[in-house]
Amino acid sequence: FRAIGSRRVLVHGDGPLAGTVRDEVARACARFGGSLCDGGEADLVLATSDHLPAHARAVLYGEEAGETGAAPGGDEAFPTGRRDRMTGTPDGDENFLVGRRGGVTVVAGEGAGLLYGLFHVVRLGERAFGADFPAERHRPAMRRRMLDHWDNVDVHPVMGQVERGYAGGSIFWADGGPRGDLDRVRAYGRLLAAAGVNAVAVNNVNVHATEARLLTDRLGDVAALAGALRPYGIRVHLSVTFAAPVVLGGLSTADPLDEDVRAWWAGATARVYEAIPDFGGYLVKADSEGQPGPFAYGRSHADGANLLAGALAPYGGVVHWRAFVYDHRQDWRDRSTDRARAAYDHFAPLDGEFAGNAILQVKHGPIDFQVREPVSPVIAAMPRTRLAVELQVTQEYTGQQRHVCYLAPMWREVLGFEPWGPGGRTVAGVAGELVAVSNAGDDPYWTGHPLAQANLYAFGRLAWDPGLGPAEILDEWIGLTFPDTADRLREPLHAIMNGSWETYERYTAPLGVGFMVRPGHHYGPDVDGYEYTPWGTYHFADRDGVGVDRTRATGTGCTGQYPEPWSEVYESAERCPDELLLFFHHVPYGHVLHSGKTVIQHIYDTHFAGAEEVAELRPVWDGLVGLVDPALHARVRELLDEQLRSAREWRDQINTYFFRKSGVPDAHGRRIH
Ligand code: GCW
Repeated sequence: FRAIGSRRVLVHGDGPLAGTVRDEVARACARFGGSLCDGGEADLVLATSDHLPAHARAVLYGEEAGETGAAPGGDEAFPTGRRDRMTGTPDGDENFLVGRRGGVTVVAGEGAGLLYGLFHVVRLGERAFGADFPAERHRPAMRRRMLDHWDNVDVHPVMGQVERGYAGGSIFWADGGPRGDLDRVRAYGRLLAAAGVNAVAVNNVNVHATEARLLTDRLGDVAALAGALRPYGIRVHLSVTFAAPVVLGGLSTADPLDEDVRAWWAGATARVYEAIPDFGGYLVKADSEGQPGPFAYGRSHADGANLLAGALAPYGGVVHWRAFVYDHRQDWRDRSTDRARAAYDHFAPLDGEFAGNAILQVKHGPIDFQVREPVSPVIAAMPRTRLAVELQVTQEYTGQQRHVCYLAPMWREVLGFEPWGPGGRTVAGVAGELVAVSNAGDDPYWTGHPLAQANLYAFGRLAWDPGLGPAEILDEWIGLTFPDTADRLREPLHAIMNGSWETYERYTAPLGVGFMVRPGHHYGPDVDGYEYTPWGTYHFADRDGVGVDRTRATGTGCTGQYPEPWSEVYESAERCPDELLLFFHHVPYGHVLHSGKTVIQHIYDTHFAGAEEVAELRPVWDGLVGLVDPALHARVRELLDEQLRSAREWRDQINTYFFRKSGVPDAHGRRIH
């Protein structure tokens, strides 16, 4: 905020969001010596288009008006130009223009755009005030950029306050009730707005007894959160149980086609909107891992989703309906059931049946947030359904915020993937919105591992603009997080973080096979931990080979769920990309990859390399003493030690396991236990 807070700034606009912008600027000026002025010459003008002062109109309609063109560094395949050099009115409440006419001028559609414009100038810092800074128009690629909190109100006996949370307790809830610290909720809203997030689901998709009541007698707690987040342009959504008419309403059924059930949802929803007029909508995990759903009544998931969509429609709300539906009571002996197929098998036949305000929320991969998966085939299969792609910012399967694992490179790959082949539409182009499971909690650094903040930030930025590069986003984050020492931190932090996802992949489950984590908490290696369980996550390693045969020819047929060319590429063990080979094929250990290595030698090499890469991080981090806060430095140092311990454990368990299975020694004679 120094670049803004040290200048003369004018803010024009009405309403709560403009008020937030004014407060932010006033606070920055008090800190850095600038002033929030009422008129006259200013270094920075922030105005909504209906409040545009005469001199700022030139930015819109003046010399810059002729310039049009694609974003510098932008990618045609991505849906919007974040930096289109064009002018016009910023049509859309979140859109804004930045340009120069004397001072820097930000013109926004409405208050939300003003807020995003402010944070954009913060990001740019002094660069925004340079004479040669070009006029730009910014607008989000995704209309909704949403975080799902898996937070429980009651402390769950197994999952704790936050399911799969690695950053302390919930920001919203504590010990069975609201946490009550709305200052912290406001600070969180500010953090999210700075990253571009505009929607939050405030409770776990596994809705237990107390949490179910957030919809009814505990609605006031949700309204309080909505009030705290509203000034930062964030709408609140609620996870609800499909059984609510029974468990809360005392009805004998939750059948989506039952008239009383419809009436119950209509009434409950009317009361929600009375309390929270800008309520976002419902989020539902149905018929999944024990949650109730429409199957109990012989109804389809379109029937279920449309029931809630109907209740929400009069108020402009939406229902996010999760596609994470599979049989978690599978018999491991049954080779015909394939969890990777499940979402497509359940939902693709329903394309076209969902209401216009029902959004099918699809995990990015077919299984469950593994370090490497193909893109979910559902994304290409439902052209007549609104889709949201779900990412996991919380690092359940990627080191649980004890390991450095910068996930933007993975997400960028997912969003840039072309389901219909090179040159076709991208996942980002197909998905109307992006959702992620949150990684924040009441930890002083928000995210447990201080460097995991970069994942939260990157999620918001990629949802705004999927064309941004991971390194570019990381650069922004470094600048914003360590404003005084960023210049000296950039190189070492890029060295630690840029390749950390691939490093994590190297020392964990190989070649897309997935899981191999310790059942239950999912941290650390346990190669056969899930092999004979009902969860459907198997690797089928034996003395001859490893991997899951998902081909049409001899396996589960999952490859047939993809359009061409991928259906053909994945079907063929020769053409399948190395990193997904064991996701789609069961191959002998001697199978030669495109890399020229055998599968077994690849396993040994990547596991030795991955653990070595982790060993190199600590000295780099040690060199940063004095450049970051000492407590933060110490926290990361401890975590890096744990990461190294864990990476070595992974290396040794995986290498030993496959050596024992295959009997094939390491070509380089390294130590395998
Ligand atoms: O990955 C699994 C997690 C569950 C989670 C589930 C889901 C909320 O292990 O903890 O439940 O995914 O996405 O619903």
